[in-house]
Amino acid sequence: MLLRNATVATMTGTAAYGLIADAAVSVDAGTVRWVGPESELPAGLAEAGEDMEGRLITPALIDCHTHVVFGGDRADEFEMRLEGASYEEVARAGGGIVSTVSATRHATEGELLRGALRRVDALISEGMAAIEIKSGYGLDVETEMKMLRVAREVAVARDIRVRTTFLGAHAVPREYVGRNAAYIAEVCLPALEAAAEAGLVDAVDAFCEGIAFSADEIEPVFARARELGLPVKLHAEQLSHTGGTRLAARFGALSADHVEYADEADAAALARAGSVAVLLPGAFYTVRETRAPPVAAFRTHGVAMALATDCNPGSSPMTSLLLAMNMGCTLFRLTPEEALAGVTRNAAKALGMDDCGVIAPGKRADLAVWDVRRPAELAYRIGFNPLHRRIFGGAG
Ligand code: DI6
Ligand code: FE
Repeated sequence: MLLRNATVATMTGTAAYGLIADAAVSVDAGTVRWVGPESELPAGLAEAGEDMEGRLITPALIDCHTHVVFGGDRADEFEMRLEGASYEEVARAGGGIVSTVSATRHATEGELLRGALRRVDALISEGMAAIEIKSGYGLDVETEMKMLRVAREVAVARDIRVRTTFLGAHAVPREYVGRNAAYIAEVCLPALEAAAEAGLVDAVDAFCEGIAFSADEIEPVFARARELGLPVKLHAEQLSHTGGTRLAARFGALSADHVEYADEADAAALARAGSVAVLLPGAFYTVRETRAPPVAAFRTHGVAMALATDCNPGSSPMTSLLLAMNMGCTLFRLTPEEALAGVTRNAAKALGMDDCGVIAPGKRADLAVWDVRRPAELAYRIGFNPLHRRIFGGAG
């Protein structure tokens, strides 16, 4: 495959977007073989090729934080919040995550898969080729396993790659209210072991928050992940500052996610650990958060920033990475280049994937071809999808 007459945002190198004008991309056996100005195309590669008519080619998009497998919906909670209840008040009143837990426990694998694919298809229609999918609406061994099996099935049903994340420490289920440590010991750790044993887990996450688990309660989960050889990540400092980022950094986490309440010292800790800050503007918007993540501190300390949908039925019922990019710019003041890096190069880093997220020789040919001229257009529009073509592993 040879794509010519394109503008290519390689997302590597020092130029903005790694942009190459009048460019060509040569793909062989699912891998990028060559990318550069068409005038420099090596002789052996100059077959006919396909005219991209000046369109923009970027790496295919990566959604590095989602909860797309779940039962039911939470439209009722949306109404409660519009009448004045906060996200935390709904959770404390027995709604929130644990209401999705009931629906997910009662759903069959087929029902969960069908629901997940509707959301995944929306993401694919915008050029997504890799997605992270978490468990965390089971909160018992059987349902956590069921969710992870469904997440694996998503990768069979569609041309995408899936990274699964075990999120057993997402909320305290009704049967363990007030007994957080017992839940971790009796359910979360056994579920993690069973799921890892079954090959269903690529990483381990937890929700460190006043309405969920403290850093001390999460520590044994991370310790067990380390024993199992699994990387960790954390929902940290979303609604308040509870020390999650420091815990994540101490365990060399792939990422700390949300991080609205992270401070300068947290940013420094993430930088030292090489962890990515995953920003989730859909959740910020939905819960009407007012404190934005410390983007300036992340820049100063050189923390890579990713953007994701956090697609879930409660705090971020969003299935658009383009919208996440737009919100990242407008709500968090990211540059359009940071937004694009956030759903490509840095999203790959947040998933520990080193074969995608940029366009360079030897990387997977997961590409998105867009009907736009300039990369900033991807973040600029609202509710408009300019995808022309998605290429997955050199096909499409
Ligand atoms: N933070 C989130 O944004 C999701 N989980 C979490 O810990 C929300 C999950 C939900 O409200 O269903
Ligand atoms: Fe989340």
